[in-house]
Amino acid sequence: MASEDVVLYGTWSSSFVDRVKWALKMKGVESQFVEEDLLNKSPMLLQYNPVHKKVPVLVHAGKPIAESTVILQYIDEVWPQNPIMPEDPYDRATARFWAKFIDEKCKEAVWAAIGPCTNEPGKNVEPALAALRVLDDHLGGRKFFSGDTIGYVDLVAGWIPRWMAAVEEFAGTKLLDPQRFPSLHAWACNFLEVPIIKDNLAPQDKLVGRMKEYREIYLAKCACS
Ligand SMILES: N[C@@H](CCC(=O)N[C@@H](CS)C(=O)NCC(=O)O)C(=O)O
Repeated sequence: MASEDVVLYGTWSSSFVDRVKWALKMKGVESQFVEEDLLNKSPMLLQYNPVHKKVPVLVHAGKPIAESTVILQYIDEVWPQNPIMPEDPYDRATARFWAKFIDEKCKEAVWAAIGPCTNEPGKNVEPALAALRVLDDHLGGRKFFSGDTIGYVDLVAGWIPRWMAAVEEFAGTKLLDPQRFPSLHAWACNFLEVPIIKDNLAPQDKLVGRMKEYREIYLAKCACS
């Protein structure tokens, strides 16, 4: 597959974009990356994702696909080598359930607790700790959510080791404590050791800088409203 047939519109700091990048690497699919400025979105991004106007968008042979979890499933269907989804329909449904939990409930709770758009970072951590507890129990000491190798749930959960560490540093509040969440912490270490993940991560200090930029944008918006 020539790289001009597969184009990923994204931004370097987005965990939604990372999961798509990692999936393409897992499959060995060559792609072109178009860096978007989310404060000044390109006409191409607006044309390809007119509903949400967000990244990532994957354009394959001229056809756009939006929403990161939809893109992951598309990639797995088009390039079946190194499967991302489980084979069994029940296991697939279960993987989608956990991915949704991680992407919605868990991420929203963490963002509300320590994200840059929170009025008092570090104050309201209980919902985030409760969501992480559910994940820790669900993992129960397994190497990866998907078994011995990474799969759909691991890719979706990839923001936990990377992005959350940067937000923790930014907010000065640790949530993913190894004593409190031994399984989840061990999973995060295993995940970051996988070569395609390790070799495709934004540096932590750059991510912390991005959090500070988001904070400034948020505070400026609050001051206007
Ligand atoms: N549900 C979407 C979320 C994507 C998303 O929130 N992307 C952010 C970047 S991390 C974005 O494009 N934000 C631009 C905006 O909200 O205007 C997905 O899974 O792809």
